Amino acid sequence: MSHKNLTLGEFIIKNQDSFKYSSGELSKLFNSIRLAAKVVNHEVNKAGLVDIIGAAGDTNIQGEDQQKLDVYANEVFINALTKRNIICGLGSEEEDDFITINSQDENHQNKYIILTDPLDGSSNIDVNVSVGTIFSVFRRVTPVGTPVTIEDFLQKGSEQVAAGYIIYGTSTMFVYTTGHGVNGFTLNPALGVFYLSHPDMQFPENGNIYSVNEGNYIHFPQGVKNYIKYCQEEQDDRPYTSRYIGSLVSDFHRNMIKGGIYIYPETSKNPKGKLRLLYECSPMAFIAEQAKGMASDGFTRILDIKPTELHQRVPFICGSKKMVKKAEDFMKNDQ
Ligand code: AHM
Ligand code: MG
Repeated sequence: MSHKNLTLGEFIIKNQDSFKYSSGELSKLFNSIRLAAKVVNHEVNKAGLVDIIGAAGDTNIQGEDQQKLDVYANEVFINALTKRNIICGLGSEEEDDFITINSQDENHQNKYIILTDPLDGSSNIDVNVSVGTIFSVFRRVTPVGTPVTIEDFLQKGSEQVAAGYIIYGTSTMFVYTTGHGVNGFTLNPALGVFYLSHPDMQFPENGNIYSVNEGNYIHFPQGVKNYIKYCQEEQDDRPYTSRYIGSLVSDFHRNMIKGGIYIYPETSKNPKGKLRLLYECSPMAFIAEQAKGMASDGFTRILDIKPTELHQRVPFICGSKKMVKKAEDFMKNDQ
């Protein structure tokens, strides 16, 4: 059957029965994310026109400047997900602590929690470069009907029920997985409808793009330095091409389509890496694996890491399987 006119809304309904515990709850959750994505998209597209760009004067828990649109996107996603009795808890990169939903309501039977980076790569907003939203969905581990606890959020990535991202780029795309492969939908802005444009997305097994902030080279572990030198060597299909947007969603998206590797290692400034395990690495790792790619901290599969704190950071190497394996070899040889 042709997928040409299949909308995201239709796709969600069509696939509802393939979930083990299907009750329509997850479909409602995706519908809320879809709506929030359109609202944020509208605002991101206006960013150059209205006086919305610039720091809000606040810093988030990691001590980084928060841009106005981060705050806005955070509010939009929180409102879309918490006001409709869909989930029982939410964690956001922009919130110090997790949010408990409807814990007073004894009829509250919702079983999913969501973790999100509502606007990733936000330092790119005021220069008109793509940004993204990342989300991750888990089934709660504590009993339904009780308030969520930190245990519901500190789950290994391998327990994810769904994960996805929205890329606000030259076109806006919604890419997600429920553990049955990865599908991408492109927004028709005139109609406000996402259409299935990239069915069954897969990383090429090998690639020739490496994405890393080489300005930090001097601070990288020796294994990463050696791998970068390997990428630059003149041999076989190398040197590879260097492409780094500084917007994880965009770098990942390009590498998934063209074949490549993304690396954010530990540095002396960020000894545990910069990216957050729960809001960024774990969902991207789930998508990567579902797209036949790989994600690692250099030594361990990202999805096998048991988080110990909500805002935990982790080194991140992700992309085409052969490239990530090669980078891991370099890391292990230099341990
Ligand atoms: P953010 O969540 O504050 O936007 O930071 C995450 C972003 C990623 O999207 C991107 O890959 C990385 O930080 C870029 O960091 P750097 O500027 O250090 O290279
Ligand atoms: Mg981020």
